[in-house]
Amino acid sequence: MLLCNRAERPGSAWQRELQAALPAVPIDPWQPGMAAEYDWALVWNPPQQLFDEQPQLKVAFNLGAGVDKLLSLRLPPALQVLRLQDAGMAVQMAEYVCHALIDFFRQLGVYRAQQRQGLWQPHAARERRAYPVGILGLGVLGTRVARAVQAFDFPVLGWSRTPRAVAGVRCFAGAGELDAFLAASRVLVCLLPLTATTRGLVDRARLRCLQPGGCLINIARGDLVVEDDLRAVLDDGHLAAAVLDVMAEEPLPAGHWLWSHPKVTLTPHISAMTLRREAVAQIAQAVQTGLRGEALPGLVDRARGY
Ligand code: NDP
Ligand code: OXD
Repeated sequence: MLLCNRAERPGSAWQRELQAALPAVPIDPWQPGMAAEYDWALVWNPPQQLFDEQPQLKVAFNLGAGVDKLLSLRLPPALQVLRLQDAGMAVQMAEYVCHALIDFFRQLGVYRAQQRQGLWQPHAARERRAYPVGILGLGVLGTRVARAVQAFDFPVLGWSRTPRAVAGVRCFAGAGELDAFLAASRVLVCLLPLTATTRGLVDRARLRCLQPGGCLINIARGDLVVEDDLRAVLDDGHLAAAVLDVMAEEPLPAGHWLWSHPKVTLTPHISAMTLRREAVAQIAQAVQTGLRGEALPGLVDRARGY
């Protein structure tokens, strides 16, 4: 099994822990020019060269939930792509979204600014019912986030490609129901995969469909949002705030307008980190399932893009 996870070195913690979980399977850090004799590769943002040199690979296990970068490579036609499912990421997404939502709803940024001015000035309480939270993507992460937001009694809506039923969530599905979903939301959470269909989905017209004075929280992929359109709706006041963990270009270039916009809060793609212990357990389980000849968990539909 090949391991290609950023700057993987022989004897890394990943290699040691994987080897301990799968003692019968040799696990080698990928290097250019290795013999083409591996069945599985464990990868995060691998170079094209890996697949060019290892055309016999049967399975690529993505060490994250989103497979957009992996699927943009030229992959062996029959390669099965697996991805991490939750593996400790869902609860991280839930805490990130609840933090951003509550910070926005309770106007804590306003109070932080007031503190710096030495100003004791309470503001009127807001009506929770007036802040419905719409979640784009009701998959593994979106449904966990929905559950967490519900715990604070916000109305919760969700949008998916195919119809879903999630207890307590007003569910919408498909392109035909997107505008109605947006019109019923004031806070918008992006948890969609980046695919040919979802790229640029959150554009000016769709942001304008949201109820005014709301907040965009994007924790999925930067290219889901048209950043210049986001700037326009922040500047004209339709949107009050944006909390972004992901951007079209990462790392965000110096001087980019997002760094300094007063309504934008940024984090450097940390909303849900890959946790090694949980990931290793999920990989080991998938390998054992494969060895038993059973259907592999977390299989990505390559044509659909997620
Ligand atoms: P899932 O595949 O479990 O869920 C994806 C959801 O999006 C599903 O509900 C799916 O609909 C919906 N969807 C996909 N395409 C469309 C479409 N065209 N129209 C409407 N709905 C659509 O993914 P996860 O929840 O595991 O992860 C979501 C994304 O989060 C990842 O792809 C990744 O990009 C991002 N991510 C970001 C991280 C970060 O640190 N910033 C960390 C982890 C993930 P349906 O239910 O009908 O299939
Ligand atoms: C992921 C990510 O997709 O970390 O898992 O972005």
